[in-house]
Amino acid sequence: MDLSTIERRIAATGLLVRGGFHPGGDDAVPGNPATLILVGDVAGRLWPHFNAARRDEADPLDSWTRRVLDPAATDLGARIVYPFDGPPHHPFQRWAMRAEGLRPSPIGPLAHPEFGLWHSYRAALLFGRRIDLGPPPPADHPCDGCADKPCLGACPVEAFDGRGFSLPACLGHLRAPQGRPCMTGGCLARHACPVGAEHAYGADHQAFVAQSFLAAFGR
Ligand code: B12
Ligand code: SF4
Ligand code: SF4
Repeated sequence: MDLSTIERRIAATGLLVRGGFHPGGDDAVPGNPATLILVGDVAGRLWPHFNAARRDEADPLDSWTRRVLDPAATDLGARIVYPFDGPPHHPFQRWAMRAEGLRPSPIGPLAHPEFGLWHSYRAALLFGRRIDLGPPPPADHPCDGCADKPCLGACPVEAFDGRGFSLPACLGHLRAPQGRPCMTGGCLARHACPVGAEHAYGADHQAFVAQSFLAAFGR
């Protein structure tokens, strides 16, 4: 089975293949597979697929992800792990740095040269066999040429200080009436990034992410 077959099977779910790599001992991939292929989303393209099939259940996006990807992994003869497994969590950002050559933005999420901060990871397929992945991706980091770094100054409660992220400050704002723009339109710091701004998620998707974030971490 080649990479294009895997890409087609994953595309049928509404998600997409986001590169891969051949893990070594220090990549912390369970079971030491020969090939890891990342599955994710860019520009919120998963939204209409998820929205059409969502159910009234806990963690609806994660549950939908399992419903569409578990059978795909079986078809492809792969094991599958998810970013929402755990804790302990699998190191998806480290794997994405290997698979796609991305690096972290100053506010934490990895910055993509085309999609900016509007992308995510939904699973990793683990194959016992070696799959040809083609040439490695270019290591093009948009933050290197971004002198002003507007993402760092856009949060109304300064949840980013350039060294870390203050979850309590962010959650406090989201719970307050002043946090309504973040709750309905999405994180203002992510919006401040000019790279991939045209790929920002739609309004329903932004509100869903904010509500899920508050539900998961805001108790
Ligand atoms: C727990 C978690 C959080 C916690 C973090 C708590 C903490 N202090 O660690 C909180 C609630 C704060 C959080 C917030 C957000 N998160 Co979060 N989170 C996770 C989760 C589930 C686990 C992270 C983890 O602990 N990994 C374990 C470590 C061992 O893995 P790791 O890959 O090595 O990750 C670390 C390194 O990348 C390291 N790191 C940072 N810079 C560098 C640089 C180098 C060179 C290296 C080697 C490592 C490194 O920091 C990472 C996190 O600790 C991941 C999913 C996942 N499984 O990775 C999503 C994930 C990281 N989150 C994500 C997102 C989008 C967010 C939010 C924007 C909210 C949202 N859901 O929209 C905010 C952003 C906050 C911020 N500024 O970082 C995305 C990031 C996608 C991307 N573009 O990179 C992920 C990958 C989920 C996904 N499905 O795509 N998150
Ligand atoms: S605003 Fe600039 S520094 Fe911040 S994430 Fe975007 S490109 Fe990187
Ligand atoms: S969601 Fe709002 S409060 Fe939280 S980090 Fe983003 S801009 Fe700051």
